[in-house]
Amino acid sequence: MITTDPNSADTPLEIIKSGLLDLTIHKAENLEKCDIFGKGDPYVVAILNGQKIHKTTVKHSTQQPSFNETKQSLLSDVTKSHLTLNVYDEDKFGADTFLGSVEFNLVRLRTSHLEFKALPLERSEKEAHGSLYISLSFNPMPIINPILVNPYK
Ligand SMILES: [Ca+2]
Repeated sequence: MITTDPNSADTPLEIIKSGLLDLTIHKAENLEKCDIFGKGDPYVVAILNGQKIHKTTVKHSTQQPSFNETKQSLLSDVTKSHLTLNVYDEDKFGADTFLGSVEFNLVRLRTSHLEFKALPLERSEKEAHGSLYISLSFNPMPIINPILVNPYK
């Protein structure tokens, strides 16, 4: 049985919910300065459906880091997928400082390439500070072998 997604067009390609997700983390801006000395050492961690899929390199002594890193992931169902991007400041001593996060439900993500600019980094306990630039693209394709989709289950 094919269940038609209300957001999709009628082309057969649109009802394929599995496929490849390309996430590109471009840069962050105006990050909070938490270090007493220096400007901070930011990096980004990407979590897709509860699994950590990527950690960027740490950019030292900057509040305006450029990452330009792309991670490709397999999605078994884009309409049920959730992406979280957490930004941290690396600290030599103690736990790294959480600078904020951006969350996405990928339910409406389709074939297009989407660019997101200056997404505010949200924190529950403090005011939002700084922003993130990313892009997402989804290439639908049937994934026949479920082992490819969930290698750890
Ligand atoms: Ca630091």
